Amino acid sequence: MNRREYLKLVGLGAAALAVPGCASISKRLAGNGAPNIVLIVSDDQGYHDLGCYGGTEVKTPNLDRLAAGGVRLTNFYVTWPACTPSRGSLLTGRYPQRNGTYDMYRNYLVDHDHLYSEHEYAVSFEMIGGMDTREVLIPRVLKRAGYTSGIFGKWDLGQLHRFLPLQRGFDEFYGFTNTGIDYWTHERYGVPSMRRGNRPTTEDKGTYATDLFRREAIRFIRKAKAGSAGHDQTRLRRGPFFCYVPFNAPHGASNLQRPRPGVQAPLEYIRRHYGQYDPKDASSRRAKRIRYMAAITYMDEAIGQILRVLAEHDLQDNTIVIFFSDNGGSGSTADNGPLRGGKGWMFEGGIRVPCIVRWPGVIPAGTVCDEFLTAMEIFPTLCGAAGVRPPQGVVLDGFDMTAVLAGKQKSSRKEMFWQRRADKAARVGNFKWVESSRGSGLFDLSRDVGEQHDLSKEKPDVLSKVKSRFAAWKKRMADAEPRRPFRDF
Ligand SMILES: [Ca+2]
Repeated sequence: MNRREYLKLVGLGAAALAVPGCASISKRLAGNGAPNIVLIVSDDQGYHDLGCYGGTEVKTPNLDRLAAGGVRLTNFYVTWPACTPSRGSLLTGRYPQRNGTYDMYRNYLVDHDHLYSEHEYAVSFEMIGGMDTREVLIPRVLKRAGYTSGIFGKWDLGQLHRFLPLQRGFDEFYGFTNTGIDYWTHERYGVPSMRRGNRPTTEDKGTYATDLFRREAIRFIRKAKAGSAGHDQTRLRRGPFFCYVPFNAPHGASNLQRPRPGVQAPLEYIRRHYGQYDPKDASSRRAKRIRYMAAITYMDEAIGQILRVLAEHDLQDNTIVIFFSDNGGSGSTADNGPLRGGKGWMFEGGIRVPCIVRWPGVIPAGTVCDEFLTAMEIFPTLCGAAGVRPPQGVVLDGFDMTAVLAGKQKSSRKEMFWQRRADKAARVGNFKWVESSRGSGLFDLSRDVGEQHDLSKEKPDVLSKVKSRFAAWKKRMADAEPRRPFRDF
């Protein structure tokens, strides 16, 4: 592909840098005032596991402050009830079934105590699967508006060289490429998994992962502010930055030993924030819950430090901060109340997640948005903020939600669909249909957010309509240009 074809593909020929008819965007570009972006994603945090979402037990003062400075979303969905496809949709702005990443890049045999040999592991699916390289990711589009992009944390979209962040538009990467690690050894099933750029590194083995992602994000922000960002240490012109911080917290650690360690947090930290804790009792339900909450609070502090650096460098007023959880909280450790189910489920607890957006001057502080929105809205929203057209020829499944977050418009989203293997769900208006191994039914979310009262017998017409919308979506996905790895082309 030559440069012209590339520009055409991403819809960013020279003309795109001045979007006609949009004065504010042109002005921003003229003044090089496009906002910085800090996109923070937590891993498996429950809908109720933040103070500002009603959690009384967990301590999240910094996220609560973030919400007080912006908008808190109550009807915000991710596209899949587990990690990989949710993150793929975030970065492509497309349904998993459209971008090709509609399942995990993960080896499931370890769940059945299968021990991979080194050579077997090297060619196993989680080592060789990855997001189709024809997909255009957010940092590639932002680059055309002069952004420098960094990712510090969990990548989860493929581990071969061509799938890694630096080949997908990011300028810097420090983190792990697979879907879960031990918080201290940074190993997945005993295999070292941290990288700096494209290269494996064990330089920080032994340091709690949350500290590392915080450290690297802050270093990146300071360097970008100083105008010297870039993984090769070359000086770039001072432009806006996109800092993507997908923490691994509070996801369970990926270790082979039994019992599995679950969520990990420093012992002293656990005791300081959550009282008495006996490591000998580590596998009890309460102990797991305490470690999970401590990992969230630890991450919350790291987020607080990142936000403080923005303020110290006078970046706060021109930086969009977005925070959300990649899927619902897991098992009995998380609290997804009042929603039904959790991670892996098609009920709201698996897919409706906490989300906070702060954008001073655009989004009024301390507001709550009950509008129907999804993570697929983030890609076009960031394109709008940066003043670039979304990539031409690429079908996006969301829209720019800025005016909705600002309280000036209703959401234009009327429906949303999910499929995880044989499990299906659809939301059309306020009606939600689920057909899954964990249960099925039709629910009116406006009266029954906990999905307790199955209306499928009472409202067969509604059920039929929602199912037909699901079928229409399935057809659209089947008609889309096929994407690897689960669907060949
Ligand atoms: Ca997750």
